[in-house]
Amino acid sequence: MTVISTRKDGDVLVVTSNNPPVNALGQAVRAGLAAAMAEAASDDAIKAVVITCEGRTFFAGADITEFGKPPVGPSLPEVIDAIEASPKPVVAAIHGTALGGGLEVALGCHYRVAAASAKLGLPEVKLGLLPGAGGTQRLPRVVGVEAALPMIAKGDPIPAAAAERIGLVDKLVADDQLAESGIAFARSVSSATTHPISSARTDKLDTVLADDFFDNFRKTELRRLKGFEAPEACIEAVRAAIELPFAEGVKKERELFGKLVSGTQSRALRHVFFAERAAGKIDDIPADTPVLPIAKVGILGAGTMGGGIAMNFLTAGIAVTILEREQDPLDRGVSIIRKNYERSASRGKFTAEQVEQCMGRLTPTLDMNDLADCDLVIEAVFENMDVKKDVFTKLDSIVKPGAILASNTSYLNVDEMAAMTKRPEFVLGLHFFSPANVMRLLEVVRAEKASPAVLKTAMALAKKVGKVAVVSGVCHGFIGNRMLSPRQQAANAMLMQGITPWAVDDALTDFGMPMGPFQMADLAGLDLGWNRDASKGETIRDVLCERDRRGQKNGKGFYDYDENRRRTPSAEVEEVIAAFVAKSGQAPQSFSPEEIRNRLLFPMINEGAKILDEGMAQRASDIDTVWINGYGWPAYTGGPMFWADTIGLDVVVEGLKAFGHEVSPYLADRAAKGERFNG
Ligand code: TC6
Repeated sequence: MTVISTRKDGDVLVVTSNNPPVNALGQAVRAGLAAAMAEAASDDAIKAVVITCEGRTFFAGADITEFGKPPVGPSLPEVIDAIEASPKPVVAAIHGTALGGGLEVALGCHYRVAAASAKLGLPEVKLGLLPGAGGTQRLPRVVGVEAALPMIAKGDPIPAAAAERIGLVDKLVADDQLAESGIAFARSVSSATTHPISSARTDKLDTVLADDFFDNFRKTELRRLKGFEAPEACIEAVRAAIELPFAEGVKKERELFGKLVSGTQSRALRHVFFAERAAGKIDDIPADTPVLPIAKVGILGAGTMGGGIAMNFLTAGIAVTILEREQDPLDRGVSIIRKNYERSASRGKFTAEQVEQCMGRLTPTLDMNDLADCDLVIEAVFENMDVKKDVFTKLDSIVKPGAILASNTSYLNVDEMAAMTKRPEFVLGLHFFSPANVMRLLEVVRAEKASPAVLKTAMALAKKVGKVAVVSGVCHGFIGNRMLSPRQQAANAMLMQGITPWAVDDALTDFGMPMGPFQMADLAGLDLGWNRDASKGETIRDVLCERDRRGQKNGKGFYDYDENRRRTPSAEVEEVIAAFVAKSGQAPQSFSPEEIRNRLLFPMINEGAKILDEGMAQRASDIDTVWINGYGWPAYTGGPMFWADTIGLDVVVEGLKAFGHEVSPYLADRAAKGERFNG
C-alpha cells in the first residue's frame, strides 16, 4: 500500500497520507513525504503544495511503536526541515487531530488551514517525552512563549478556533470544505515572493516575560505533575527557544528528547498508552458482535455515587432517569448534580446553555416503573447482597426485555444478582470509582452468563462517556479492591510492629501515590466500620475511636489537624501504638522507607499475579490500567505490574519471602524463568 500519494490540482501538488488508523508518522510516511517534497521541487509546473490526510485524522504524531527500536531514515526532523526549506509554499490542511509530530509537520509548513472541528496539540509530555522534531523551538516562534509553554509542558490539545486566535492556524474553514479551501489557499499564496518560515521568525519571541514567569508556571500549572520528569525538560527546551539561536535550540531539544526517550518514565508512560487501549478489547468476543443501542439510562440511588454516575451520561448526551425512595434525598441528589455542573461552568468547562441541556436530560422519579423503558439500568444502592438481590428481582420484572441491568457493587458477587433475574445474559457489573463523574476508571465485571453483545456494549458505552474500561472476572473486590486489601493488611501489620502511620503514608506518597492508607482513613472517618464490641478484640483504630479520634472531621485521627486541616503526627497515636506493641511482647521494629514501601507494594503484586493466574484480568497491563486510573498509582512507574517488571520479579519474590508471605506460584514461575508480567 502506498501510504503517501500525490496528485496535481492545476499548479498545486496535493500530498495525501493514508496510513490508518491515525496517520502516525512511521518510516514509510516519512519517506513518502520526503519523496513528495522532492517531486514538488523538481516539477516546474508546481507552484504550491498541500499536505493533507485521509481517514479520521491529520497525522496524530510519530509512530510510538518505533520508539526504542533502531531508527530508520529519513528522520522526522529531516523531513520537516525539507518541508520548511521548500521554495514553493507548503500548506497543511488539518482535520481531526494534529498531534505531536503531526503538529510539528504542520509547523514546518509555511501555512496552516484547519477544519473548524480540528484540534492541535503537542501531547508528547504525556508520554514522558517532549516534541523532538523542532516543536519546542518552532511553536514559541509562531505563537509566543506564553501560549506555547502550556501546550508543550502540559500537552492538552486546543481547538482550531483557539489555535487561530494565537496565530497557529492561518485560516479556519468549514469541515466539509477543507479539501477545496486548502488548495485555494495554496493557490492564493503561490505567487508571493516570501513565505513565513517558523524557524526564522523572531517577532513573537520579542515579548518580555516576567522574571518569575517559569517559576509561576511551575507553581500554578505543574503542581499536579509532581514526580514527572518530562515537564521540566519541556521548560528547559522552551527556555532554549528564547535564549539560543534556532539551530542550537534544536540541538538542546534533541539532547533532552534522547535522554527522555531512553529513560524509565517514558517507557512506563508509553506502556500506559498502549495498556489503556488494549484494556478496551475483550479477547474472546467475535469482532462482528453487535453493540446494543443505549439511548436512555436508569440509575437507582441519587446519592454521591448515583449522582456522579448520572453525570457521565448526561454530559455525553444520554437521557437519565434517576430513582430514589424519598423526595428529600432525590431533591438533594438533583441539586448536587446541578451544583457540580455549575461549578464546572464557572471554571469554563461548560457554558450556561450546556448546563441546562445536561439538566434537561435528567428525569428524577420516586417510581421504579419509570425505569421500564430504559436501555440500561445501573443500581447504586446500599452495598448489601440482600438489598441488591431484591433490587434485581424488582428491576427484572419492570424493565423492558433486552435491557441491560448492571450493579455498581465494589465487592459483591454479580453472578448471585444475575441469578435473581430471568435475563442473566443481560446482567453485569459496572464498578465506577468515586467521584464517578471525575475518575476515569470503570471496572466492567464480567458476570458468568453475560452475553458478548452486553459486554461489548458496556465497553463501547464506557468509551463514549470518556471512561477507561477494564474487564474483571467475578471475585471479591474485582481487580482494584482485591489488591487494595493486602496493602491495607500490610499497613496495619506494620503499625503492630511499631512503625508510625506517617512512616507508612510517606513511603507511599514519596513513591507518587496521592495519599497513604492512614491519611485516607482519616479522610473517610475512623468510625466507619468501628468495632464497638471490645470482646471481639480491639484494633489500634478501635482504640483511637474510643479516644474520640474520628479523623479529619473532628480534627484528630491517626494525625492531628489544625483548623486548615493541615496534619501533624500525633504523640497520642504514637503512645497507643507503643502500648499495642508492648502488649504483643515483640520488640518494636524499624524499617527503611524502601522496605516499608516494598512491604506495602509487593503483596499487591503477589495478589495481581493470583488475579492473572485465575484469569480474573485478561492481561497484566489491565491491572496497571486499573491502578493508575482508579487509585492514583503514579503513571510514570507504569502501574504495579510494570513496576514489578522494572525492578525485577526475582526481587519481588525474594522480598515477599523475607516478609513472610506465601508467593503466588504464577509469580514464582515467571521470576524463575526470568520472564516479565508485561510481555
Ligand atoms: C511524537 O509525535 C514525538 C515526536 C518526536 C519525534 C522525534 N503511534 O486512541 P485510539 C493507535 S509522540 C502508533 O484508540 P481514538 C492506537 O494504539 C506521539 N499508534 O483512537 C490504537 O491502536 P489499536 C504524539 C498509535 O480515535 C489506534 O491507533 N502523539 C498512535 O480514540 C487507535 O487509537 C500522541 O501522543 C501513534 N502515535 O484517538 C497522540 N496513536 O487500534 C496519540 C494512536 O491497535 N494518539 N495509535 O489499539 C491519540 O491521542 C489518539 O490515538 C487519537 C485518536 C486522539 C489520535
